[in-house]
Amino acid sequence: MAYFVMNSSPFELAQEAAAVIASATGVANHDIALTLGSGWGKAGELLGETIATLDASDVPGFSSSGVPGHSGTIRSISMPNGKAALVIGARTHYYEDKGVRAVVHSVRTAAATGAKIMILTNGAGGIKESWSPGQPVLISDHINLTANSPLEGATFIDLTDLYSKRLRTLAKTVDPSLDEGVYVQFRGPHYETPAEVQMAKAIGGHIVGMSTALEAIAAREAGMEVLGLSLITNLAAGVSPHPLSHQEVIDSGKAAEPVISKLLADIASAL
Ligand code: 8IG
Repeated sequence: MAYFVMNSSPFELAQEAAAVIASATGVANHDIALTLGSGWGKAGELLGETIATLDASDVPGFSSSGVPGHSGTIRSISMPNGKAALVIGARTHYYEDKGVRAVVHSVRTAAATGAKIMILTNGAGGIKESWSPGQPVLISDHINLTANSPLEGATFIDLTDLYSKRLRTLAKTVDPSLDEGVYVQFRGPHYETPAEVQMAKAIGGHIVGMSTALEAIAAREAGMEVLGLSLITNLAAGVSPHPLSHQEVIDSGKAAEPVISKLLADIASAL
């Protein structure tokens, strides 16, 4: 498998994954794809009728997640509006050191299944003082601090309006209280120091996380329209007086899950 991955283009591998998804689900094309991060997992069942659930490790190029709180499935869901949604519950994080191709494979696969809209969700730390844990926010733009890119060679892609204004406006029609902010992707897996959070704030960031930016770039390269949503599971280091823990992240994600999952399902149905 590793030999094959090394020797085929990432787009060929995504085509192969999409072919396996099409034959295993019986759904030839998907319209919309969603990656469910920490706290967003319950959105799948609220979106519509599950047609098929695949173990991600049975799909070419995917490996099962080792992070507690992350599932490893890929689902095809038939939405009440007649659209087919591909729900990806198997994210490879940059900090896993499997390479950027592995990080964005799910997004490229989503594009290869026909999806024109990519909804990327995550759990993240909040910098804005007005935000509280459990609050969902829209991503308006990002700052990529990984010093890496999913694009290979001289592939110059415009990222103006990467996080679609049109989709953000539609999301706000579903929930007018949704605030938005600039997502800063750090490598992780450690959380930031308070000084790093202050740096992120000084350069224009509002949300700190370990995913999404690289995926959004690959989605844009693939021609998809991107909607990004962060669940603020914790205040970023130093913004809150107490230290962060992965357990806190999972707990606040669980508490917010029913509300934000319903919100996400409603937003996806409105797109
Ligand atoms: I959930 O505070 C979650 N993911 N970088 N910082 C970073 N990633 C996160 C955080 C956070 N919370």
